[in-house]
Amino acid sequence: YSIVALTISFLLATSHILLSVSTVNKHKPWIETSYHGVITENTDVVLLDPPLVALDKDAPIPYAGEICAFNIHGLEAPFEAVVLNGTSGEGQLRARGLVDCELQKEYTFIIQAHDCGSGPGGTEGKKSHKAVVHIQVNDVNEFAPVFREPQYRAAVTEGKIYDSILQVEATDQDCSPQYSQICNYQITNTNTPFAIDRNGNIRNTEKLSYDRQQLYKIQVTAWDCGQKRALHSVPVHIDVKPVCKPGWQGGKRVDYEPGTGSKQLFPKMQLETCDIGQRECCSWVLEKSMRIYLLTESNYWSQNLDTGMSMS
Ligand SMILES: [Ca+2]
Ligand SMILES: [Ca+2]
Ligand SMILES: [Ca+2]
Repeated sequence: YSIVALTISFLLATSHILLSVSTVNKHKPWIETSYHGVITENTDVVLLDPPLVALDKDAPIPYAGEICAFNIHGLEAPFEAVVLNGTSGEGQLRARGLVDCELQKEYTFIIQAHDCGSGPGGTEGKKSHKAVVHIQVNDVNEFAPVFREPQYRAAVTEGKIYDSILQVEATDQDCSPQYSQICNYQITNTNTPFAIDRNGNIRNTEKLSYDRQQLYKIQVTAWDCGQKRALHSVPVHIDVKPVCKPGWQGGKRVDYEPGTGSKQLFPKMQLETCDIGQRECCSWVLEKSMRIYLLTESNYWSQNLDTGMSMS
C-alpha cells in the first residue's frame, strides 16, 4: 500500500509541476516583419500580403498560446486590426472610416500582435516584434473631366489651314493617372470643318471663307482614361477674318464736265480695310471732304487740307 501511495503522491506532484510550468507564458507571438496592403477608396477592407497571422509557440496552451489583439502604432492611420481567430492567430486589417484616395494615397504604420498572457485578465501578456505595414489606396473613378475655361474663342484668317487654332484643356480630380488623365477630346457637332486631337488642339480641316461664314460655334467634350465623360461640353467660338484687301468700296465712275462747278465725288465711297478702327478713321476723313487726288481707278490715294477737289 505504501508503495502505491507513494507512487500516487509522486504522480500528483509531477503533474502539479507540469501544470504550473505550462501556465507560464514563455513565448511572445511572432508575425512577419512587413506587410503590404491594398484598399479601394470608399471601402473598409484591406487586402494584406502576406495575410495577417500571428503565431505563438505556447500554443495550444490557453491564453499563453492565443492571440488577443493586434495593436497599431501610427498617429494618423485610420486603420484597425481585429483578431478573427485567437487560436489560429488570424487577423484582419480594416479602415476605421472611409479612405479617400484624393486626400491620401498611401499609409505606413506599425503593427504588433499581443498574446492573451498567462490567464484570464491578460496578465504577463507578451508582444510580438513590430512589423511595418504599407498600404496603398486604389482609386475609384468618381470625377468627370472639367474644362479649365467656361468657353474658348479664337480667330483664324480665311483661306489658311492651321495645325492648331487653339488648345482646350480639361482636368479631372481623381487620384490615379488612369482615372484623371484625359484620353480623348471630341467635337460633338456634326459637319464642322474642324477636328480635335488627343491633346485638345483644334484645327480646321478645310480652308474657311469669310464670305461664307464669319463665326463658327462648336461644342467640345472630353473623356478621362477610365471612359468617364465630361458632364458639360465647352463652347468654342472661332471667328473667320477676311484676308486683308484694303480698297475703295462704292466708288463708281463719275463724269465731270469742265466749268460745271463743284460736284460731289463718290458720295458713298468708303475705304474698306481689315481693321474696323481704321475704317472709321477713313470714313471720317471722307466726311470731312478733304481734298482727294484720285490717281486712275486704283486704290492709290492721298490727301491734303485744301477744301477744293481736283482730278488728275
Ligand atoms: Ca505566448
Ligand atoms: Ca475621372
Ligand atoms: Ca477617385
